[in-house]
Parts: sequence; structure tokens; C-alpha cells
Amino acid sequence: PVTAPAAPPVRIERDGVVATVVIDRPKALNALSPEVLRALADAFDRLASEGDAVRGVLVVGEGGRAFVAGADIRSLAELTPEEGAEAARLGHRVAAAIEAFPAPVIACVDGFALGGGLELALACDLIYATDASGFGQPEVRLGLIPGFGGTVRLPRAVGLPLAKELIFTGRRIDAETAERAGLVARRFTDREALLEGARATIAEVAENAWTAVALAKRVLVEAAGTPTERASELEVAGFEDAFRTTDMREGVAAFLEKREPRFSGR
Ligand code: CO8
Repeated sequence: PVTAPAAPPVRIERDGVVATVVIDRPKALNALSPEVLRALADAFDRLASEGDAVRGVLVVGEGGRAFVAGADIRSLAELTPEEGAEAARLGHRVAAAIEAFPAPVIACVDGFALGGGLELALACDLIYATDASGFGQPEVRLGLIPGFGGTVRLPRAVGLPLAKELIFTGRRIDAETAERAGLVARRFTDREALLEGARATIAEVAENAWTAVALAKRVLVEAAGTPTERASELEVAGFEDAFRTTDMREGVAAFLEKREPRFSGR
């Protein structure tokens, strides 16, 4: 039997310097099948190849009910332990592609961000959310544990005690609680306000030297969770690299000359 080709589960939309990565499996609440994870990694690799043409990325879930309701539980069901590890590594590959991406990535959460969905959001630089959102790591309810970064990035975001409580209970918290815990950077009344707020943040970031933002992100990502001494070395190395850019020379000169900088992206 001939079947129509399935619509791609991930697409990229462009609006000037802002790219939006849309996860489009609303019937499964955008659950992360291996196909979705591969498509996400590809999307970030492709956008990274555009250099400073992309100044920020929004990640959104289609359908209005969920950002992402976790790994695709159906595709996990029959895996061997080795295949399970492989699935987790695929998730880590997506997180690595987002963290290596040279511009800010904002998870725009409108609805459920659970399990692998919260881990995906945590791999992004910022989480913005609507009041209708819910966050949790319910893996233990499935006999699983977080598989791509929940044990590493959730404690960094909210502190070890709350991270343990969330991971041990599988409990869901609302957007207001998540904002108070520092997990959500900004909260919005609805999806439209959320996307507008995220675009405005990228526009503000885009005023700055692309090189400096990329270096700052690299250092922030590499330094997170690294012992202070090593983290300080990473910071110094990034600081040194900034001095190799034309933009740093221009930015400093402009300040001293009391004028607006003209950044070139080099
Ligand atoms: N995987 C597959 N399908 C899902 C998932 C999921 N994670 N979540 C929802 N769906 C499907 C449902 O099966 C249902 O499909 P159908 O209509 O065909 O029955 C459809 O989406 C709608 O879901 P519900 O009917 O359940 O909607 P409700 O409003 O009743 O409930 C919930 C919404 C609360 C979000 C509920 O769907 C739910 O609890 N989902 C599962 C949440 C969860 O446990 N997530 C964690 C999964 S494990 C994980 O993420 C491990 C991460 C590390 C793995 C590393 C490898 C990637």
C-alpha cells in the first residue's frame, strides 16, 4: 500500500534575524520520538551554519496544549537497555546542539513541558512561559529517570533541594511557581504575548556585538557546573578571545568616543 509521506515533525520559520523552530506533533502533545530528536539536532546545525544571520531562536510546540509532553513513551516501550542509552544520547545530542548554537535560544512554553520536554527547555538559554504552562520530571512515575539533562540542568536552574523534590515526586508545578523558583525567566498571559516578548528580547540582544554574545554564551555554558577554578579559566579564555574581535575594539572605542558602536559581526 502506498502512503502519503508524513509531514516533517519539525520545521523552521524565519522572521528577519529571528528563527522559530516549531515541533509539530500536536496529536502526541509534541512527544520527542527519535525522528523529532534527529530533526531538532539537524535544525540547529542548519541554523548554526548561517552564522550571524540568525540572532536568536525561539523553540515552540504546535497545538496550544503542550510545549513537549516528554520523550515519546511509545518509542521507549520496547527498547533494550543499550537502546535506551542510545535514545538518551540522541537527546543529549540535541541539548549539545542548542548549547553550541552561537546565539540565544528561548524555549517558549505554552502548556505541558514534561520529562524530556522540560529537559529540552532546560537546554535552551531561557524559558519564557504562559500562565497555562506546567513543568515536571514525571519519569519516576514510569520507572525511568530523567534521560537528557534533567539531573544535571534542573538542579542548576532551581537548586538541588527543589530539583530533588520534583524528580523524586514527579510532581508538576505551574508557571507561577516555576517563575518563583527561577526556572521560568518571564511569564506571560497568553501565547501571543509570549512570542512577542521573546522576539523583543532577541531584538534587544541583536543590538549588541554578535561575537560578544556568542562568547558570553560559550563561557556561561562551559562554566556551568564546572569547579570555580576551571570555570574562571574558561572565562579568562573567552575574555581573551573577545580581544581578538574587531567588534570589541569598535565597542570600546565607541564608548570612549561617546557614540553608537557599528558592529560588523567579526
Ligand atoms: N509520549 C507519547 N505519547 C504521548 C505522550 C508521550 N510522552 N504524552 C501524551 N501522549 C499522547 C497520548 O498518548 C494521547 O494519545 P492518544 O490520543 O492517541 O491516546 C495524546 O498524546 C493526548 O494525551 P492524553 O490523552 O494523555 O492527554 P491528557 O490531557 O489527558 O494528559 C498529560 C496530558 C498529563 C501530559 C499526559 O498525556 C501525560 O501524562 N503524558 C506523559 C507525560 C510523561 O510521562 N512524560 C515523560 C515521558 S518519559 C521521558 O520524557 C524521559 C526523558 C528522557 C528520555 C531520553 C530519550 C529521549
